[in-house]
Amino acid sequence: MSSIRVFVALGANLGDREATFASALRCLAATRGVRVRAVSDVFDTAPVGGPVDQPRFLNAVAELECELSPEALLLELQRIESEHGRERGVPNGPRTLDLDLLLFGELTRRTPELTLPHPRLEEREFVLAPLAQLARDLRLVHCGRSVAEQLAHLRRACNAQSGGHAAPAVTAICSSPQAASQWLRERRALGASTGFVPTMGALHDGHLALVRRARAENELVCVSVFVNPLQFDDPRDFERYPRDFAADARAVGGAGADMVFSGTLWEFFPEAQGQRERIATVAAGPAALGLEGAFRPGHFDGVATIVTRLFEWVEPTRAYFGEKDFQQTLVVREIARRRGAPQIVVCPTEREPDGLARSSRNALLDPEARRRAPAIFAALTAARRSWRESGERRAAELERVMRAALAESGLEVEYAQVRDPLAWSEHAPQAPLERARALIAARAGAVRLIDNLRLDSGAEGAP
Ligand code: PH2
Ligand code: MG
Ligand code: MG
Repeated sequence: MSSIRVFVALGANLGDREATFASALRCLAATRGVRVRAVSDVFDTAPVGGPVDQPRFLNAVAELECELSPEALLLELQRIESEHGRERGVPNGPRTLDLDLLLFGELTRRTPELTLPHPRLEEREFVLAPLAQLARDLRLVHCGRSVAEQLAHLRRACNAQSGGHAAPAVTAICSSPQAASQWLRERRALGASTGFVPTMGALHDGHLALVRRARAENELVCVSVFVNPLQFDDPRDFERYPRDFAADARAVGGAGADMVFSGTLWEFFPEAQGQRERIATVAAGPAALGLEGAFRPGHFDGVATIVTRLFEWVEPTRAYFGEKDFQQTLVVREIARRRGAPQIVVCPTEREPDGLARSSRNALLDPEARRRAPAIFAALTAARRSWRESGERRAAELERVMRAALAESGLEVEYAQVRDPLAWSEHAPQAPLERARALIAARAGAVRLIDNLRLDSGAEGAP
């Protein structure tokens, strides 16, 4: 029997979705009469239909070469679904694994068991986006458009309905910077602007605020998740840093990202051929002097090196950073100024109700340390009161106010200092200040926390 070109959709929104996909593909490949020819990227997608509040899906499409009849293949797909814990509950409801037969060559079928092509194929972005990677020019029988045309058509219709930048229904997940760069190049051909949010994962509301801002200001939104070893001066801190890529991909999808990618150090720097010494360090410049730069030797060179490389892979129009890492925003602005791009957008620090700045490291605080941590923001606001209400303009005096506020906190203070944000200096300025930013680093138990606050009254987000 001759073999037929077949497309099968994979969907999952319960359990370890990635592991289930990998295992289901192995089962397909091991099925007699079936060969797996290609698999799309996986996409993190908003649920369509079914119960409200069901979790987001992972979707992909596999291209098969099949010698079975469609009915026999359907039975194999159902067998693989049950082997992965699929239970038939609510229609369109949550499932560990869904394998849908989309297309079986040119064949059409309309029986109670099987409709070919799949009856909802042409309406569903979560099917068309992965299918477009494997068969962009394939003609769809009902609408008469190609897969790629129909995908663009759905996207336009959805944008028109929402009056502009609708959150995409599908978020592509790229496993390397190479894949991400190609994905972006294909979509940017018509001059679409790209908003980029570089992160180290363990995403919280602060990161998601950056993604939402990027969504509002750009046609494409891309997020990177990479715990960059080059910027950790403490190897234990690097090992302890929280990591959950699957949760991060879901979260940025929900906040409106079009694509999220990760990669290994050697994928970011292929020219280094696996040797750390061969990665050319980008020097961070004068903004790296003092404070974080003094307490974390090499940290900002590591930041400058990865941020430069990320900008090279992504070529963003705008890049989004949180104000919580204030000194980092100065370093990054300098990199962008030297390169001539991208535009740097600094977004206000998101805080817990008690003032603690949102940070991935907060997850590592034990209850006692968590109770102490808000003293950092309290000390910053004490300095701001002193600036605004007592007219204090001397860096040394403002520092004394912060130290006094921290004295009883049980935190181990690394620095509590004031700088002129427009004339960064390694040490505290001696002359009375016209503008000021107060910055603190302190340890709560084993966890190092930083925060900062503008003391003069100007627009937040500006230095
Ligand atoms: N499958 C459904 C119902 N809704 N939504 C998304 N995003 N992805 C799916 O695979 C999916 C769905 C029924 O099969
Ligand atoms: Mg389905
Ligand atoms: Mg199904």
